[in-house]
Amino acid sequence: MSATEDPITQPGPETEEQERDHGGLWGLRQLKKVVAAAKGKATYQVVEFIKHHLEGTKLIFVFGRTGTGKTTLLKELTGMDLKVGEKLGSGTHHYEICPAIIAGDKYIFVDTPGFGAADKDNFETMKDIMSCLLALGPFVIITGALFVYDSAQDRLSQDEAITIRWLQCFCGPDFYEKITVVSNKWDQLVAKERLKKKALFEDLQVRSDLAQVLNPPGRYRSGHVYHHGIRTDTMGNWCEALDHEESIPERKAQAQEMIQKWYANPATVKLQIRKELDRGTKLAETSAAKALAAHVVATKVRVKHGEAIILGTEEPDPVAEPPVVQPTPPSIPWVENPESNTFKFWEWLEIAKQAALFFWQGHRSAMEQTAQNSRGIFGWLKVCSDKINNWWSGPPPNP
Ligand SMILES: Nc1nc2c(ncn2[C@@H]2O[C@H](COP(=O)(O)OP(=O)(O)OP(=O)(O)O)[C@@H](O)[C@H]2O)c(=O)[nH]1
Ligand SMILES: [Mg+2]
Repeated sequence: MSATEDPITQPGPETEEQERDHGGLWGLRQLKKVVAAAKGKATYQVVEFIKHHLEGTKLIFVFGRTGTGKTTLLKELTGMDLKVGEKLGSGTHHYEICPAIIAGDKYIFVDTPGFGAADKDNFETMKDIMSCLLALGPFVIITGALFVYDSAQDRLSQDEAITIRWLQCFCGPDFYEKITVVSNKWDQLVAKERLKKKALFEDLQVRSDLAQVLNPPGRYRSGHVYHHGIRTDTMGNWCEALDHEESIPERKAQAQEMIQKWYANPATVKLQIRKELDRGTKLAETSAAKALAAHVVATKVRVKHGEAIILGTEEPDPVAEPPVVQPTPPSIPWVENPESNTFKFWEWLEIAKQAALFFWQGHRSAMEQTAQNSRGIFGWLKVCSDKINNWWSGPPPNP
C-alpha cells in the first residue's frame, strides 16, 4: 500500500470545534479516526473524494406517513425516475437517497421510512437516522426537514404526531425554522372539498402538534407551510390544484422555488440530540427517544431551557425564556462504537461515497440525463460498473 493509500490519519485544516459545528453529530476528524481504526475498509483518497464532492451539499430529511406522496414529491423535485407507490432499498433500510442540483446548489434528500412502520421498531428507525448523520453529517450541511401531509386527512394520525414530536426533540427549537410542513395531494379533491380541507388544515396548524413548530414560543423562529401543487393568484388566493400527472413542470418549479427560498442559505444549527449526547445523556434517555415512547394523549412537547422536552398534558407550559448558553462540549465521540453493527455506519458511508460519485458525474446536463434513467441512487448504482461500486482504495475509477 502506497503512502497516498494509507488509511486516513491526517487531520483536516479545521479545528475539531469548527467541524462539530457543521450541524451533524460529530466532525470529520472523529469520522476519520473511526475509518482509520478499521484499516482497509476505506482509504484517505475515498474519504477525501467524498469530502471534495459533497462539500457544501445540503441534506434535507423527508418524513411523512406512508402514501402521503413523499416519493412523488422527490421525483418532481429531483427529476429522478423514482418508483412511486413502493419502497426501494436493501431490505434493512427503506431509504431513498436523492441527490439533486437545484439552482446550482447540491442537495441530498433522504426519504425516511417514518415512525410507526409495522415491521420496524421506532427506536431502530431513530438509530438508522443517527447512522445516516454519522456517516454523511461530517461532509454535508444538515439543512432541514420536510414533513409531508395528505390534505384529504382530517387530523394527524398518532404516528404523525409521534414523528412531529420526535422531530422537535431531535432537532431542538432552534431548528424549527428549518422544518416545512408540505400539504399534498390537493388535486385529488374537488373544489368544494378542497376549501373544507384547507380550513381543517389551518385549524390543525393551530391545534395539533404542528402548532409548536409553526408557532413556537419566545424567540424561536417558526417553521413553514407549503401547499404543493396549488396555483395561486398574485394576492396568494388559491385558484386551482395542479394535476399530479398533467402539470409536472409547474409543480416541479413550485417545489424547487420553495427549496430555494427556505433552504438555499442554511445557517448551521446544532441539533438538540447532539447537545444531549455531548453532556453524557444516553441515547435511550434523550428527549427524542422519550418522544417515541411517550403516550400521545397523555403528554405534550414544550420548550424549556432552549430544548424540546416531554411534559404531561396536565403540566403547565414552561414560561418562555431565553435559552441557556451551552458550555463547550467535550470532544468525545457521542457513542463508544459508532462503527459497531448496531449502527449502520458503513452502509451510510457507502451511500455518502455513492452520492459523491453521483455529483462527480460532472456537469449538470449529464447528471440530469443519468437521473432520468435511474431509480434514485440505488438505481443509478446499477448503471455503474463494479469497479466503482467496489472502490475503497486508490484514486476513483471512471464510472
Ligand atoms: N392525486 C394525487 N396523487 C398523488 C400525489 N402524490 C402522490 N400521489 C399518489 O399517491 C400514491 C402514493 O404516492 P408515493 O409518492 O409513493 O407516497 P409515499 O409517501 O412515498 O409512500 P411510501 O413510500 O409508502 O411511504 C401514488 O399512487 C401516487 O401516484 C398528488 O399530489 N396527487
Ligand atoms: Mg415512498
